[in-house]
Amino acid sequence: MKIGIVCYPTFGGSGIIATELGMALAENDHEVHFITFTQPVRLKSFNTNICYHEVSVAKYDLFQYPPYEIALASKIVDVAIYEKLDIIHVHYAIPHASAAYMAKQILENKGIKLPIVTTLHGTDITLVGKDASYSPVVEFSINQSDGVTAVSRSLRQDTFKHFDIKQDIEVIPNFIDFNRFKHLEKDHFKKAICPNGEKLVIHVSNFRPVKRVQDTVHAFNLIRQQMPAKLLLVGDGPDRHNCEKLCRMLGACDDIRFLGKQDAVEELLAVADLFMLPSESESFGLAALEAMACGVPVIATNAGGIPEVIEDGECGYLSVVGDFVDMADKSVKILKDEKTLARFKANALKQAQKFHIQEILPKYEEFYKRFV
Ligand code: GMT
Repeated sequence: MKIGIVCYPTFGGSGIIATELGMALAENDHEVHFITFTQPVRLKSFNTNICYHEVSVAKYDLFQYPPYEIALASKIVDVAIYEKLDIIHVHYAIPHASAAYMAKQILENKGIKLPIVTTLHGTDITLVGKDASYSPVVEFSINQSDGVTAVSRSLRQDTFKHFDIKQDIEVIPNFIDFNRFKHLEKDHFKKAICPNGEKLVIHVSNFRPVKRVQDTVHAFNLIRQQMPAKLLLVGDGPDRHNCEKLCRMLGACDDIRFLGKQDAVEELLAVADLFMLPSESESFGLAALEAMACGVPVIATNAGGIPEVIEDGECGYLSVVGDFVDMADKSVKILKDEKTLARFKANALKQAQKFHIQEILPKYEEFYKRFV
């Protein structure tokens, strides 16, 4: 099949999933055309079945807001015609689903059929999508897509709750590429961060308020009062400054390191003992799955789709949103002795294997076939 993929190419789970999916489809002999405003971060190696088409937005003094959606629709039309696409798969509804709809209408006028598959990722529904400034267009473009998928049952339910959806939504969970995310022996690295054998807690996110990163800092502060431990905070975003201030206020700076945005997250996960995800809302929690694939147990909230990914009491624990005392207690329960920690680590890996890319890829291929 000739498949067009539209996504956010920079940091963010939806772009990562779209890129990894495209690369896996290309390995399976499909021809994949990425249509994005910059090269997707995880699209590193050359593959003869992959082509990248950059969307450029012409600037003009009159435009206070350059019309990206129109430029994207125009690029989809161009790629669909000249590369003879069989299908277009857009990740994250805003504005990709409506741009694809516009492109589809233009193509139809030229006698060309282009089925649209839209994958909903989370905040395009639960946070931004339901905002009145976007919701009529989001609802319309979901209904106009030929096929719609959601990354968890919880997100599917939220979509039906917030919008008047006229068609079914298929749940196809996110996945993990075990070639990249696996346990690596990085003892020297661990020694540099934890010189006295401290346990290493890690959090990776875009530091948006929905991630509640301050709860990680609060929980870690309680953990370090009960056992020797260090915390790595990976990523950047609006809440980073507040977290830095909180660390200073708690006098915990010696045990906490802010690493900013990192490409090789798997190398950091390889030395971690525990991942913390205190999100207020999370459709899936790809970052937690990446940790589990590296054999790292997770302490998370029971928000959204997280319970579909993490088995409470097996490969980690779930707490109520905001209850960082409970998160700290449960962290200590896992970290307190080597035997318990080893059991949780093994379970984390076992649970992650349920989301192996080779299990999920055929689900997307089957889904495309319904519309081509
Ligand atoms: O979490 C974000 O702000 C990024 C966002 C995205 O679209 O990239 O993440 C969402 O999609 C990921 C991939 O499907 C999911 O793993 C995340 O849970 C989801 N984030 C939220 O629902 C807050």
